[in-house]
Amino acid sequence: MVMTFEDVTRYERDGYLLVNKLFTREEVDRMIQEVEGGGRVAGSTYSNSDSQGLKAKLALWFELGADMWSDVSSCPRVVNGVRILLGEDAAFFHGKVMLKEAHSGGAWEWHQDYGYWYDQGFIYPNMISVFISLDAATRENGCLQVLRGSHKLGRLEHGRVGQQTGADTNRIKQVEKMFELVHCEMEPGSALFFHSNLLHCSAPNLSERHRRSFIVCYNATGNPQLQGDNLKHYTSCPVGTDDWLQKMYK
Ligand SMILES: O=C(O)CCC(=O)C(=O)O
Repeated sequence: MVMTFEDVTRYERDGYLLVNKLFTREEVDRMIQEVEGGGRVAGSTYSNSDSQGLKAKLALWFELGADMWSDVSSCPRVVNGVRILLGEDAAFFHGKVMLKEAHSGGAWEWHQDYGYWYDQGFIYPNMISVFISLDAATRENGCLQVLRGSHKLGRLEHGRVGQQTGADTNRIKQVEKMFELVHCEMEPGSALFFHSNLLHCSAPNLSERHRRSFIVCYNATGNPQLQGDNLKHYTSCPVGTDDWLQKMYK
């Protein structure tokens, strides 16, 4: 995938870029098989309650390994897109499968990812998440919602909202009036690249249909992380192959 000048301009203006069908149906089917088959997802699933007490379930990891999730995280379609949007080389930060299941999937409160990551010591907000839809994501099943252009606000204060960390609710009430609310409805295999200061949330999933996604987060290699008195420097994400499905799993 090649990002055009227009894509980069749009990302810088809106704080996100939707790329339709970045992954094929066959690739998505393989990812869903992996979610349902256990493996890394089953071994690392936990949940956070939203403000209504519904469970927002996810499986999270910080290392690339010898598995399919790592092949997807390092495929050039994704990593090169991220590098272009960051304007720098990219390091893998973490991957997570969001299990927003039918009838039960909890909401995510308004937040910026950098609201969390600043507290984890990252010096700059030059970080990106790539949200890959595994199921169709619609208003009914709790698609991601963003405030278009809100990455330009810089980092807001975050605190406890339910069991989650969310952006200051008073400030959200005001800034919601200033930015366009976009429901990011997505087909399976489409990907949303978004800036770590973009305000986003999602509603619970009380529908009949799952809304699962794989989110991979990257850090600019020039963005160290404060750990105690030291700075941790991240190295480049390996770049694998776009042909991962044919090469590895056929
Ligand atoms: O999966 C969702 O609906 C929200 C995920 C999210 O906000 C995040 O990972 O930062």
